[in-house]
Amino acid sequence: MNTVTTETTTNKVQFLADTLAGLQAEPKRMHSKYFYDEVGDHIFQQIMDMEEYYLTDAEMDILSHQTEELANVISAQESPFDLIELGAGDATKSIHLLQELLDKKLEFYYFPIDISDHVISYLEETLPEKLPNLQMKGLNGDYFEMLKRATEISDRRKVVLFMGANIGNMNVAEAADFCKALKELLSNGDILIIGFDLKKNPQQILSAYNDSQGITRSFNLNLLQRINRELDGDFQLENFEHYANYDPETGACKSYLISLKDQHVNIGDSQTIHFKENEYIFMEISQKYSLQDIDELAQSAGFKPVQNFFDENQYFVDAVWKV
Ligand code: AVJ
Repeated sequence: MNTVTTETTTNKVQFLADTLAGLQAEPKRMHSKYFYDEVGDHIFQQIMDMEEYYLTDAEMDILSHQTEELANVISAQESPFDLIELGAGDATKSIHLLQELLDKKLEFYYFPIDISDHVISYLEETLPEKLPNLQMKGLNGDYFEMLKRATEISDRRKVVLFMGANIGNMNVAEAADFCKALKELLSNGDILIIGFDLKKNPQQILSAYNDSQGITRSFNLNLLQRINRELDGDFQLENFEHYANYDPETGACKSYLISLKDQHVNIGDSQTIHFKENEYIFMEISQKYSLQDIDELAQSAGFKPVQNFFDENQYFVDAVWKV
């Protein structure tokens, strides 16, 4: 099976269009999916390794200690299935589940989907070495487009993994639309395993997005640098400052880049963007949920909550929903 790779040129046209639309909008904003170029993937790896970013360890705790229970939920129906992972990343967490499913001699295809072509080629190279019996096909592109592609390749029942709190990059209304649209693509009996970061001590959440070493700051600034690299921009990074905040009432953790002075930034030969002093660019939301918020989201999208898997600190939940 070969990797499906969307053309780099179309990606660039889309990146330019989205960047200009975002910077010409009021207020200015970026789309978080553009964080993940090769440099961004690398910085995100450092984020996952840092002390303050508790999310990765928490979900790893679930995947490594409750693997059998998770596999049992999936294999309660005996038929072969497609395991589709949205935003697979380096798959260091899902690999535990994959290993367990293979050990149980279950019949399945693994379709990791990721927006980063770098990530998909990495998975295509490394997973077959680590898991020789795994049948897989990497899909590089947007979630829904690639999910449709997977349903064209195989018509087995679907088990969708959407872990890592990736849903947090949508606000609550967007998440509801997303879950509804996802449900429409699935059939009776299909399973969704979806990871949420839970509402908790506000200071702990804020520190995860405002770390002492400034790694999250570089993660955000890298997107401006990516515009410089790929779209011939001339952002001066020292003129922008990282600002993160968390609102315990709504559960929204948001990050911004603040323009430190009145300035103009060129993108390519013909586009100039004006920044007022203290004007912000909204970079990313990392939405946090309560258990009640999660059940409401499931109900509103037409999923039935089946089981919640928690880490030992109850920081994080991988929820199992059924169509
Ligand atoms: C990949 C969306 C889960 O929001 O926690 C981490 C991305 N951004 N630090 C998150 C991120 C800054 C991350 N997700």
